[in-house]
Amino acid sequence: MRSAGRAIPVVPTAEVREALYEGRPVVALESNVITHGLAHPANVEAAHKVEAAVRKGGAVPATICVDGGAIRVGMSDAEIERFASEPGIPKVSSRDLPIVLARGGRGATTVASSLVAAELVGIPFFASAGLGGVHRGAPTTMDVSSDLIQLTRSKVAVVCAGAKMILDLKLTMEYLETHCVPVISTGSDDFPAFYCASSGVRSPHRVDDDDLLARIVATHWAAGQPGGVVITTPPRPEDAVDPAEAEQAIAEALASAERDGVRGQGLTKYLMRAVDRATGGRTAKANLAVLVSTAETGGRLAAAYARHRAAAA
Ligand code: PSU
Ligand code: MN
Repeated sequence: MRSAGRAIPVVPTAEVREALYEGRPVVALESNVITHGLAHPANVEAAHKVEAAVRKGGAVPATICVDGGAIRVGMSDAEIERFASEPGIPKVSSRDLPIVLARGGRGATTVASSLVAAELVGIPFFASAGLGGVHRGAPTTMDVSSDLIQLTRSKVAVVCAGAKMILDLKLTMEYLETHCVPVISTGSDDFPAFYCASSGVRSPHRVDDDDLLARIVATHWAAGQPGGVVITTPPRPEDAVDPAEAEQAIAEALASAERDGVRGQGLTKYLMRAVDRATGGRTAKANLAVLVSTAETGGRLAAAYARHRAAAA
């Protein structure tokens, strides 16, 4: 599919195209978590469980990647297996998209580039366990994830379990606040920290009613705002990691990243792997559970939004 006036090849699967055409709910998903977030074969299992969770929530999953110089919206089982097992598939954020597409290449999409793709095909909801954010030390390194900047540009609601404590969550919240991105939490008063129910930062708004959340998203766009909305859902209590344990592992991971001179684009993956090792796989297990529970909430909220749109039409 080439959208009018744009030379961007975007190829949704038949299932995604039909769902969008019929106004049924679809949830966009990133593929960077498959290639860089988790190790093989846990990543294949995670990708399938996440898609199943979106369906359980009541929506069609659309995992996004770049392959053969086209944005693929919806990945086949074979494509997921290939992305999960082949080494060297690059992480593609929104800034990298034009290079990879024009070269006919492939890559795994981050939150940022998945939002670009979702908006191009008209998917208003996206789910990911963790958002990229303002990195610790950002006041000197200026390392702020493009996920945040893209959120100010793409009209896509992002459902997530907050962001990981490897980031500076207070500064991440400040960034979203300054850039007019509504942040709303469901099921908790606090902005969650991915593995932990609370980041220690109170969320600006709490809404536990799906239909109200759907109306809030619709109202944001009806008011002419160009960007997205962040909706957080905390990890289930049985999946959460003790904050002190997570913080200890993160402190060690940050120190070893400093020693190894890791910074920039490879930092997120390095820190996540180091934290998983330091907790004996406890955080990796929590990661999978949080991916699944977030995806289910994303499916449920996308369904509420589709109902709202149908009622308003
Ligand atoms: N945060 C997580 N898990 C992840 C990522 C972030 O808790 O897997 C990945 C996502 O793909 C996100 C990307 O979009 O890292 C952000 O990377 P960076 O900070 O380099 O923008
Ligand atoms: Mn960065």
